[in-house]
This record gives sequence, C-alpha cells and structure tokens, in this order.
Amino acid sequence: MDFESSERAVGPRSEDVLPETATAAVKVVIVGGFGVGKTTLVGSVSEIRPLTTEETMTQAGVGVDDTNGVERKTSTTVAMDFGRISINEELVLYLFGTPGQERFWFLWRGLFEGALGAVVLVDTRRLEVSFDVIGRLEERGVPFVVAVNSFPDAPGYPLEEVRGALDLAPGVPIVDCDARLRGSARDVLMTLMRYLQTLALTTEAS
Ligand SMILES: Nc1nc2c(ncn2[C@@H]2O[C@H](COP(=O)(O)OP(=O)(O)O)[C@@H](O)[C@H]2O)c(=O)[nH]1
Ligand SMILES: [Mg+2]
Repeated sequence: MDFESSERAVGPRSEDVLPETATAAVKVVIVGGFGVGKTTLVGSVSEIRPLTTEETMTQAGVGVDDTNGVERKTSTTVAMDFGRISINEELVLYLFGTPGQERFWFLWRGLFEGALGAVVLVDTRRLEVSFDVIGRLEERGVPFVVAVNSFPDAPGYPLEEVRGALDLAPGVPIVDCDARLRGSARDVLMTLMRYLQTLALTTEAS
C-alpha cells in the first residue's frame, strides 16, 4: 500500500470535515434518565459518525440501572455520546450526551463548562428519573428545553400535563419528539437555539 492510499484509508471522511464557513461553535448537552433515547438522538442528528461508548450491560448494572419499562435495552452508555450538527453555514453544534444514572453523576463535573444549553429528554413512563436531572441543571443555571420522547407503549400525556408534573418554569419550552427521526431530533435542537436566543435578547434588554 502506498502512502497516499493508506492516508486516505485513515483520513477523515468528507462529511467529517468542518466547513470553512463555520464561525460559531456551540456546546449542547443532552441529558436524561436511563434509556430515554440520548444515544439515539445524537446518532440520528449527527453528521459525523457519532462517538459513543455504548457497552453491553453487565452484572454490575443489574439492580443498579433501572430497566423498568426499557426491558429490551441491553446496552448502556457508560461515558458519553458525542456528535456534531451544522445548523447553517456558520453555526455548528457539538452534542454531548451524558448518562442520567446517579452513579455516573461524577461525569457531570466540568461537563457543563462552556455549555450554552441542554436538552432534557424524558420518557413519560418514568418521569421521576428527570426530576433530579432538571434540579441539577437549575442549580447550575444551565438553560434547557424538555423533549418528550415518544415510545409506543408510553401514555401520551398532553405536554402541559408533563410540564406540570415536572414543575417546569413557565418559559421553559417543552416539545414532543421521536429521537429516531433526524428531522424531529433536529427540531428539538432548533427549539433550544430559539430559546437561547430569546434568553439572550431578554438579558440584553434588561
Ligand atoms: N419507539 C421509540 N424507541 C426509541 C426512541 N428513542 C430511543 N428508542 C429506543 O429506546 C432504547 C434506548 O435508547 P438509547 O438511545 O440507548 O437511550 P439512552 O440510554 O438515553 O442513550 C433503544 O432501544 C432505542 O432504540 C423513540 O423515539 N421511539
Ligand atoms: Mg445512551
């Protein structure tokens, strides 16, 4: 194999290369309880091969990770997901998905450094998982939007009911999504970007 072809074999794919027009990069964190679809969401919107540290659940996780309602789930993200999406020619989002299990909370240290905002993914079958996650974002003052991931056997509560159950502040956007669909996952990120813009304008005005 000559040098050139081996170079090509290990080099970046064209879609992995950041366009030269990109001038603004924003860090966004995707959080939520176990099995709410974080890895799925990052995977469906990312234009680079998402980096994921999915691992088959081992005995260590048995009885620790709550698999109620997610019985078919046999893998779990042990560290994090990473992906990238260009919103337009200038703006690029870097997505960091992080596990919601309490035993991984040490990973949260530093994770929100430089993060402009977060998406909290929720599953209506297990809303309680999201309480702590939301509380932690509020403590840190990280703006977030809530995305309700629709699972077929999940009760379809009206969004306003979910908002009430999660005790969200009135301005916090809440939307439905299907994390498996690129368009839907992208809409969630657009909702976050619009919300961040509104917050920035409000701060400027005051
Ligand atoms: N029906 C449905 N299944 C989903 C959706 N999002 C994720 N899943 C499935 O739910 C399981 C957990 O998703 P995963 O992304 O691994 O969750 P994570 O632990 O938050 O990273 C996987 O088997 C996914 O295929 C969704 O929007 N609808
Ligand atoms: Mg995951």
